[in-house]
Amino acid sequence: MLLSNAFIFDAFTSRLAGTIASWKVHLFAILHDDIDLAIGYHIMLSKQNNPQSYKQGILEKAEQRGSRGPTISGVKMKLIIGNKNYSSWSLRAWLLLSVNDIPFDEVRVTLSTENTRSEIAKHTAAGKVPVLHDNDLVVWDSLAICEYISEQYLGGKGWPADAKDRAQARSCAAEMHSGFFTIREKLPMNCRAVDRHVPISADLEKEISRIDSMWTELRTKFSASGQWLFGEFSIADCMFAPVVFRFRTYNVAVSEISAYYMKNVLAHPKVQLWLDQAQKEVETIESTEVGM
Ligand SMILES: N[C@@H](CCC(=O)N[C@@H](CS)C(=O)NCC(=O)O)C(=O)O
Repeated sequence: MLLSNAFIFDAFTSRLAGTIASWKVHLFAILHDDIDLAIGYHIMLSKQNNPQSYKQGILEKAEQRGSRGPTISGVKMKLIIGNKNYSSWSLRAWLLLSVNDIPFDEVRVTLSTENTRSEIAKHTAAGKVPVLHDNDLVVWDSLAICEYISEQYLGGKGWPADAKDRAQARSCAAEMHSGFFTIREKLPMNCRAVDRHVPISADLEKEISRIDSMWTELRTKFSASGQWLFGEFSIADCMFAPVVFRFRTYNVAVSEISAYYMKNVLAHPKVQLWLDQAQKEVETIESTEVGM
């Protein structure tokens, strides 16, 4: 047993903040030498937080150690993604985890090769990335992964706290997830490319203008509470981050307010990290290299 008697004593003498079930989990962790779980839980109990936030305790612990430790199951989550330069769907899930400093390992599958399908099949039957493995759980589809992370690791903070704002944020995310097909087709994400120009058809213009007015409206409404679409960072920002890259690559003209939003997104250290890693990739997918 790795934990000291002092720690067990301390755990027992912590104020009775949790429920009996909470204590059972804490003792289970101690008995199974799951130090991260035990310490995370200890933080929760001693802070008298609600039981939901014990995972937060683990994150705090990982943060204190300055390292990316295991998650609540004791096994680090695994996110399977595509090429950083091209995989817009992968960026969404990766960004939510990264901005929130949630520990995870990354597995990159190169897209558009003869092995892509079989490589992805090793991780999901859905045949697409991103995919998240949390111990024995497999979650696929970028939005479903974001929802899972928000629920299990962020105490719901992936979405705005206010119910009306949350409904609006979910509407924006869903609109992005299920639409904007012309933008997807004509302005493929290609992070490292800049100063590309493509013909702007009426359909493309319509979709660009819809996103521009959505961003402008939201940033005007939430300007006092932060730099993101709904003030604080949310899943809505993850869903639109690939669009920020697309607009940057193809020099899409947007309102001053939208341009400022894009600048802030692009300046975030985790977005910069993604871009840096995308720039270091050597593969090129010819069909996605559009524009002059
Ligand atoms: N709706 C899915 C779409 C995922 C998707 O289309 N992923 C692409 C990469 S960006 C993929 O896996 N393509 C591999 C293939 O089609 O072989 C999501 O949100 O995750």
